[in-house]
Amino acid sequence: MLKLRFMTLARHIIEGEKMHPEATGELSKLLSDLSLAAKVISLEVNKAGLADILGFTGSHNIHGEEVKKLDVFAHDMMFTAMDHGGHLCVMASEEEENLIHIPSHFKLGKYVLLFDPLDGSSNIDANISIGTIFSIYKRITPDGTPGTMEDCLQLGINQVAAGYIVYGSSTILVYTAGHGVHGFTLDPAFGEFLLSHENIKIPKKGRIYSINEGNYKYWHPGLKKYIKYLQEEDEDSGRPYSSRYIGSMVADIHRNLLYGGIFMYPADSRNPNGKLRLMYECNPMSFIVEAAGGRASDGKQRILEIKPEKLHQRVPIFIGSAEDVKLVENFIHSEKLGS
Ligand code: AHM
Ligand code: MG
Repeated sequence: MLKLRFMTLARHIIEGEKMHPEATGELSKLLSDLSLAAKVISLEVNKAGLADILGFTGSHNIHGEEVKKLDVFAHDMMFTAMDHGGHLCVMASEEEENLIHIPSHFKLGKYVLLFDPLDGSSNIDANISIGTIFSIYKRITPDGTPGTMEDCLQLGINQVAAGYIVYGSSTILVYTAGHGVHGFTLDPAFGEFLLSHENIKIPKKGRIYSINEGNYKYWHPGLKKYIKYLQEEDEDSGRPYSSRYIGSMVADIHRNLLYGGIFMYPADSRNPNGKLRLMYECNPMSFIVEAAGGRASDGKQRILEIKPEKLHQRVPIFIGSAEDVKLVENFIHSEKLGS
């Protein structure tokens, strides 16, 4: 007989907490607030494209309300869902240049939230998967005071939880609080995230590489050799690899997390620090991939150990199956030694 098991995100978080008697429940409540923001953003993403049909032209909709770009909407929604819970002391968003302070009439908490409200937003109009990424730290400044830049610019290894939501053929939320990575699919009929991927482990080695190959001309010679190596035929090492690049980091990494493989956004001669942001994209995705048994580096060092210098800092990234990431590091390293 089919055994039905409804494990909602909320219940899963509570069960996880029971295993940590020292937990105060604050982190659980924070994650629940985040999942509410995710549901609202998901609903809005699903309506993208209806704007013109429903008369949402120009900057105002039929109700005379201002129509916001989806990434601005997602940013506002994250802020609105998270500012009053009493769990945060400060936030920072890829959409906002400076720190986002908690309004003074709300209680301050012990956590710090950094987020990319809608990653891959250039894909929205083509109905391609996009995502939200979040990263949570414990504050290091004294309780009861507004959070500061120091609270935000912590090493990635200090994250207490991180997650992402992919708005794709379905909406899925994946998170880790350091032990185990779990995925929950949103049931649109009754608006609950249900456990669909328990304890995700990334394969040690994959057969997929994801990179914007249009930038080949500008790459480091070691990286050029690595990609050529992946394209050669060799049955024993599972080559040639398949190339898959959506152009939405969250969706590319989500696929590789499930199937195995490597995602890269390298430095190149035009962009010496790559494109992706350490605090909003690389740290949270690295925390998740490492918790699933994978590896993430900038080609030289572990992403999670990079000392952040500013909020919107960019870093090169190689992330995914551990053996694949190690191999690209070797290619880059040996080419440097040889040159
Ligand atoms: P965004 O934060 O402006 O959306 O940019 C980040 C996105 C990633 O999701 C994706 O991996 C990358 O940009 C794609 O960049 P490119 O078009 O240069 O390949
Ligand atoms: Mg982004």
